[in-house]
Amino acid sequence: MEKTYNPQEIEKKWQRNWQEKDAFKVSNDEYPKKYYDLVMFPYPSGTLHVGHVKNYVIGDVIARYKRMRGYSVLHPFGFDAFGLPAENAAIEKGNIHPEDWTMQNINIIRNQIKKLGISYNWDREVITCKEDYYKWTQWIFLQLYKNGLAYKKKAPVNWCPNCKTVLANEQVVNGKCERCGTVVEIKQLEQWYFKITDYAEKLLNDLEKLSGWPENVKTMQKNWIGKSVGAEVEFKLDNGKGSLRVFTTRPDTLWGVTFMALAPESPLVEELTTPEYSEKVNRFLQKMSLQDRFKRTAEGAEKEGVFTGSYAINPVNGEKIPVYVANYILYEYGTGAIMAVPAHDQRDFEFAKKYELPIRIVITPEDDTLTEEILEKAYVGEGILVNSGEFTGLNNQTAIKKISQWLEDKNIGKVVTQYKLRDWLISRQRYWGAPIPIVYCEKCGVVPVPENDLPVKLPRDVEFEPTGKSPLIDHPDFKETTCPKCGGKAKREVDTMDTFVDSSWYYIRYVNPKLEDKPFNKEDVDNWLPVDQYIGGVEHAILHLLYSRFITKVLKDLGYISFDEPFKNLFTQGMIYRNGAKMSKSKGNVVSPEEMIEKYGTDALRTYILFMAPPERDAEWNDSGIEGAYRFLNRVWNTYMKIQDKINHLENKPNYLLKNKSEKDLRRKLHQTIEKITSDIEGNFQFNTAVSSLMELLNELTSYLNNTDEKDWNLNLLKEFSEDFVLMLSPIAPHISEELWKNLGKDDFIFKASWPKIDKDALKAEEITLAVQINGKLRAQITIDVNFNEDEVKSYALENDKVQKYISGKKIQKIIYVPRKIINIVVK
Ligand code: ANZ
Ligand code: ZN
Repeated sequence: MEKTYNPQEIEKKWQRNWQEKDAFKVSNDEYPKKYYDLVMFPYPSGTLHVGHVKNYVIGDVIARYKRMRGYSVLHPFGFDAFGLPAENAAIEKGNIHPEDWTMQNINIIRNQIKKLGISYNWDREVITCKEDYYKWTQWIFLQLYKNGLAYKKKAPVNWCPNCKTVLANEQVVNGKCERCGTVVEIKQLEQWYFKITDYAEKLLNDLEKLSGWPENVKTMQKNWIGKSVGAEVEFKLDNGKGSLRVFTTRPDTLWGVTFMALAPESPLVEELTTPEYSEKVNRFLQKMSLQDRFKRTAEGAEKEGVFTGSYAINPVNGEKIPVYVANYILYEYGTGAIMAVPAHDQRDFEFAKKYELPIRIVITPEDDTLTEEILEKAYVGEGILVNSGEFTGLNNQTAIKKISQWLEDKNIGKVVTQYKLRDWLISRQRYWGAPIPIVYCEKCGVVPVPENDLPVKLPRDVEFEPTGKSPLIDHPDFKETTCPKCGGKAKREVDTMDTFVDSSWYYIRYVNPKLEDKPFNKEDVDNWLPVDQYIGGVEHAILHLLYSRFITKVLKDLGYISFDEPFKNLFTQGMIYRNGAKMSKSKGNVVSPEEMIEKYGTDALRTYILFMAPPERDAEWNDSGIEGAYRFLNRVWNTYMKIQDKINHLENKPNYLLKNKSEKDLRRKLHQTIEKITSDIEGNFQFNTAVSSLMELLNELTSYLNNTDEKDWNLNLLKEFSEDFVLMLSPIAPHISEELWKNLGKDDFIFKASWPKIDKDALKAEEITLAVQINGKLRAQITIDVNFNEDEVKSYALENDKVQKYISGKKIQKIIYVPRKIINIVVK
């Protein structure tokens, strides 16, 4: 009687078994060999589709593989549960609380993940919106605050005067509120910042330590930090009232400055604008305030500006140059003002052309002379200085160094380093986030909430206004409080923290998720971290990873932990597409894992996801692909049904006799495959080729069984084979593997067994010796692999030195190969 493969039944059974026995639990006390395998935790915004599932499956293969390699594996899971979508759902639906919405989604996703058979340490689950977690997020805020790394300053925000709320940049469409269409204003609000810029240099330099990170991610981080070395140069105003400082990376172009420009947000604009220009300037500023700052300063954007009426003096040659306000100058970079060199900077060139400002060449390519008349775009290449006083004739790289030194000597400038990286704005004028643990006292000013009073609880009884205004702003019980210092009247901070703060340290909390009096235990954390393998989407290449690195470095510097980089290795998985588009609910092209599981089982889904493509690559979903995976597992099942009863009573024998070539070939293929799959996994997680190697290996077994009389089957070999095969299959398709393992008479879970060992002797191909005749005379003996085909044998023979001696310069007329015996070469 043959039992057929019934994945749904097997999968439920093993998921129950794993859960009942707490199979994947790992304790903090035993880590002879630790491995921390982490996937980026999800934001619980709805149900998962198969595209989301991919990184969990990748993480699970690694966890299961590492366990079989003898590691204690920390493989936790949780939810990044604060954030705007929950609040929007509450505002739109009106009758659901963000917490309920979030917890409902978490339950759905948790069940989905459980059906995938992912081997998580569920007892370590972390949910960032729970008090026992955000209490410690607030604690982290306080540590930064106490050490001068959290501060408050005024910053421009988008403000809708109708909704009376702050808007994110994405909520401003063409200068108008996305919700109500009112023209958005820029308002200066007090906001909290983390001083990540103090760590810019470390964050940049330590990228070098991260040899286990993809190069593209490191490059993105490097560009984001954006270090540039240049000079700050002072230009005195021609009216004698003060000066303008600019940042330039090109002091070699100082003689080519023909105008200067200020960012519209710069307070200097008001100071420098003369009465006759004030109307024009104000109109321009008004226009700028309605524009998106990112679009306005983007590379191809149209250059615009107005003259302020003021002039500055170029310190190198005393020339009088006009000062403009221009849309392409960023207030937050450098000094918010530039010296413009239209001949050698494309943005300045476009501006000068538009407003008919002079263009002066000060650098020319060697053997070439540019003229202002023929210049069609800025010349940004290297070259020789011209019209540059005593520096004329120098190569411009040399000139940069010499002029910088000269500026310092003359006290008109100094060498400075600038970073693009800005301090991290963590204030959100929102409800669904961790409250910032600060109160404002009428007498004492800004007072941090004492650690013992944490958490500052987010009140549940709130009402949402359709305008989207945070309900904390006017929540009396929350807002009105007493000062922890003097006991007097005080008001709470009503802003909550950016959710990136929550996710910047969750990987540490997993180590001690239930600890009540501390966020974590140093010894445990130092033992488990850094994370050995982090897996997630490349969309987090910048912010999340940078913030996590920053918080890790701060905790290290404050003595709370002993490592300074959180993630040793990073893997960014590719996305799943369908009908040519990224899978997403809005495109209506999602495939639900449940539907696939009902039809083919989780193991088939997992196998297919891994088989589709190299895991770092994007791949197109294909229904026939999962059918193929399902058929493969069926073949595995049926093959085991044929042999398991014959072998499960046998002892494993270390050395048994291989009677003939087909037995030897099969065993060789088995061990070659072990070697191949081991290196596929250890290398760069090439699970797709691991799956195809298993498919090939199964084919070898099938042909052995078909071509050999049942009575002649080598049962010792079949025993070794079927154990090793299912062990290798188990990280990929764990449920069927558990079942087959049990059928082979094993008592314990399969992931507790060891990964198969490679027998180096079995890898050796069998060799034979052939005679080589040339024109009928024996000239050489060659030793070849028995598995060589005719072409391989022939070319191997022709390459032989001795053979070469007799055939070089001659024409080969014929080669006759008598398999396993002789090769005849006829030459003329
Ligand atoms: C004169 C000059 C001449 C410049 C030239 C470039 C080429 P990175 O490399 O990105 O640091 N700049 C400075 N502050 C700016 C601001 N707030 N907004 C917009 N642009 C600003 O770029 C530094 C260069 O960007 C600086 O060097 C300055 O223009 C401009 F042939 O100064 B340069
Ligand atoms: Zn007080």
